[in-house]
Amino acid sequence: MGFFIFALSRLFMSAPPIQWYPGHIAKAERQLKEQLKRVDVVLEILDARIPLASHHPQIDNWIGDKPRIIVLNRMDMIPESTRQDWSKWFKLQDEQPYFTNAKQGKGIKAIKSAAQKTGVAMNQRRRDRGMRSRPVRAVVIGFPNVGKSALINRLVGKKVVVSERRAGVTRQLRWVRISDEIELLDAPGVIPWRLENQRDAVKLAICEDIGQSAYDNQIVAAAAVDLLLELGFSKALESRFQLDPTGMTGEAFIQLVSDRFYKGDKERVARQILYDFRTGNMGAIPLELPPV
Ligand SMILES: Nc1nc2c(ncn2[C@@H]2O[C@H](COP(=O)(O)OP(=O)(O)OP(=O)(O)O)[C@@H](O)[C@H]2O)c(=O)[nH]1
Ligand SMILES: [Mg+2]
Repeated sequence: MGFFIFALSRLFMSAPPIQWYPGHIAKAERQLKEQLKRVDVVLEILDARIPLASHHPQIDNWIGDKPRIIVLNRMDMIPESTRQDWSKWFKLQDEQPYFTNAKQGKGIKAIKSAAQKTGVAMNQRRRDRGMRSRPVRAVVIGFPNVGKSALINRLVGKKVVVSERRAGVTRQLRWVRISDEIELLDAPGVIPWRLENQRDAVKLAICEDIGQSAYDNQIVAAAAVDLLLELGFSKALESRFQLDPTGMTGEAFIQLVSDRFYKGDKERVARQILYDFRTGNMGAIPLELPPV
């Protein structure tokens, strides 16, 4: 742990802080807050690899007392045991987490019925006041690239919105009819205008939940190696690069791999590490475990 803090503090002394707040996100945030008035239930989409770092600190404030469904997407990217640990942890916080794999369409039915359930209660209140029933209006909120649009496509059962491996794909808010009972608003990813916690910012960069212009690949890949070592995933790196990273800093590991196999090209090694982590080539690896 001491080693890790040393490595990270070196990182932050030498590197400019990671900040990413493009214009389209500022605009989306304003529109989202406006639309939230019309919404009955919020689906908060978290990245299962980093459920804490991918929680937007202002969401609670924005949604007030509207019902919220917490979705940990990318469940295929963490081990089953970690999923269970998170499940227990969320339940201890009095929350019911839903796990999904929006890429392959797993866990989708449970989300649909949870959203529908909030609609039943909402329509009962409407009828009590002499109003007609209407579809429940839901919104997906979350950081960029966590899989909001992919989840909507799965809920509809066909490709209705664009979903791609890159942060900042959805630029505009768009209502989509899921069924006679549910309407869902696809929204661009939102992110705090300042990333106060740089340890979290690094995790967001590793998971590609912020745009590439915000960080330096070599610095983030080195931090990724440090983090994997801290969390006990040195074997994943070793089997991928045929070199044991134990006891090394991420920076030194990148240097070693590049000297051995990449003709000294550290940028290529950095990109390869990030690519392998992001595409699951290193296996299912979480970057956060539930706090004890
Ligand atoms: N492995 C895996 N990949 C996923 C999952 N969900 C989404 N993806 C992939 O992640 C990438 C981003 O998905 P999007 O649906 O565009 O994410 P988004 O949250 O809408 O992103 P923005 O519109 O940029 O905010 C796509 O390449 C998806 O195929 C998942 O559960 N598992
Ligand atoms: Mg999107």
